[in-house]
Amino acid sequence: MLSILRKARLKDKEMRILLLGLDAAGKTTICKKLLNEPIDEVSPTLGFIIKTIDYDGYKLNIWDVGGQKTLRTYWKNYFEKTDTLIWVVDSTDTARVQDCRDELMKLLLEERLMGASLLVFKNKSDVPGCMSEDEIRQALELDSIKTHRWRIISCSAVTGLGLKEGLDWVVRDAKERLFLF
Ligand SMILES: Nc1nc2c(ncn2[C@@H]2O[C@H](COP(=O)(O)OP(=O)(O)O)[C@@H](O)[C@H]2O)c(=O)[nH]1
Ligand SMILES: [Mg+2]
Repeated sequence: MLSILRKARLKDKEMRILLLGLDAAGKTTICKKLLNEPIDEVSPTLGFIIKTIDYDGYKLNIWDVGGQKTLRTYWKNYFEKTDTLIWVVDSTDTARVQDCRDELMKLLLEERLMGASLLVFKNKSDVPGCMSEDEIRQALELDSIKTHRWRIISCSAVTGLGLKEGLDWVVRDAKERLFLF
């Protein structure tokens, strides 16, 4: 039933995208950069913000949800009807990469996210010495994911690197799924 609804919405060229990740990964900055808003005044997100981006004829409704530990139990309230989960990773945060993997793996077990595709944004790639795409791929054990269509893309919310490529994948993946199920 859910997949029928999802498909109907994709035909309407409207998508629901859930932007999640640990706190300070760069979710809100990514949103702002995509909307050409100034990125110098980002404060931690309490609750959530919905931003709509028109991209390639699609209306992308992006839900930016706070990632602090105390807020993570509320993530589940946003799962319903998600087309794509964008998991934002701070590639400079080696101390929490395990925590990051654990939270992602927990999400991928959620029944209400089963039909969603996964884009992993390796953010803060502008910072010298950050972890590489391969390192993140291994640390997060992405190759073990069989339940979701996924892709990892290096990006920087500060320079804008990779952000368009990410949205391209999100839309292309949605178009392909229309013909798959
Ligand atoms: N160098 C660098 N800093 C970033 C990048 N993205 C976010 N930041 C910084 O990381 C901090 C947390 O960003 P924020 O968007 O609030 O993270 P959120 O908690 O995931 O929404 C802020 O100080 C941002 O300026 C990036 O791509 N490169
Ligand atoms: Mg935020």
